[in-house]
This record gives sequence, C-alpha cells and structure tokens, in this order.
Amino acid sequence: MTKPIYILNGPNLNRLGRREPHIYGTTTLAEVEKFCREEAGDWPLEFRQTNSEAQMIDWIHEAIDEGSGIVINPAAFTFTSLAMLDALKMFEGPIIELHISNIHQREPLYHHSLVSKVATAVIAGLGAQ
Ligand code: CA2
Repeated sequence: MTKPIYILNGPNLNRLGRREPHIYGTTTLAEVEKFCREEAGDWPLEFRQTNSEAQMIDWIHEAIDEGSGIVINPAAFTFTSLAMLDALKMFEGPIIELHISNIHQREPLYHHSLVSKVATAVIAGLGAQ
C-alpha cells in the first residue's frame, strides 16, 4: 500500500489569500490543496492545517507511523517550537520545509528556522506555487 505524503500547514494559514496579499499572495489554502492533489495524481495526500502546536505534533507522530514524506509549512512554529522539532527528528523519510514568503528577506525574527536543522530541503519565496 502506498503511504501518504503529509502536507502540514501551521497557524494562520487557514487565512491565506484573505490578508496580507503583498506577502502571501491571493491563493487560498483550499486552492493550494487542489493544486497539490492535481500534482500528486494517485499518490495519497494527507493535507491538513492547524492553529494548535499540540495538534501539529500529533500529526507528525501519525506521519512517523503512516507517512512516506512530510511537506511542512510550520508558519510561526518554525521559530518557536522545540517540541515540533523533536517530533520531526523522529521522522525517517524526507522532510520538506516550505514557506510561501522568503523568510530571509523579512525582519530578523523570521530568519532563524529551527526546522531547517532537520529538513531534507527548504523551499521559501515561491509563493503558493
Ligand atoms: O511564508 C510563509 O509561508 C510563513 O511560514 C508564513 C508564516 C510566517 O510566520 C513565516 O515566517 C513564513 C505566517 C503565516 C501567517 O499566515 C497568514 C495568512 C494569511 C494572511 C496573513 C497571514
């Protein structure tokens, strides 16, 4: 059985496309999910968003048991959550850290990602695409 890729979206990303379009664009998270499913074809996806750190950690645990890969936009948890970092460290497959904006072009508090330490690759600044 093909194991799903977990596409995990962190806090406030449910508001995507509705606020700060100059930074995050006008594409909604529902549209991002649609693009991902079109791209994935028959490959199963678990596409999720949460505003809760505990929920995000529980989903990473689920991915450890059942997933083939993780694509994660941890949003603000990127910079704050050692608990999420510890959970990601347990995942044995590829982890893609993704940010819609280029965090390195932004204010200094957005520059130091904890997640990058465990990410296989990092995508930042390509917008919803
Ligand atoms: O660029 C990204 O994808 C970020 O992960 C977004 C986070 C920010 O903390 C990271 O530095 C970079 C913030 C997400 C806020 O989501 C919004 C969605 C719609 C409108 C405003 C904010």
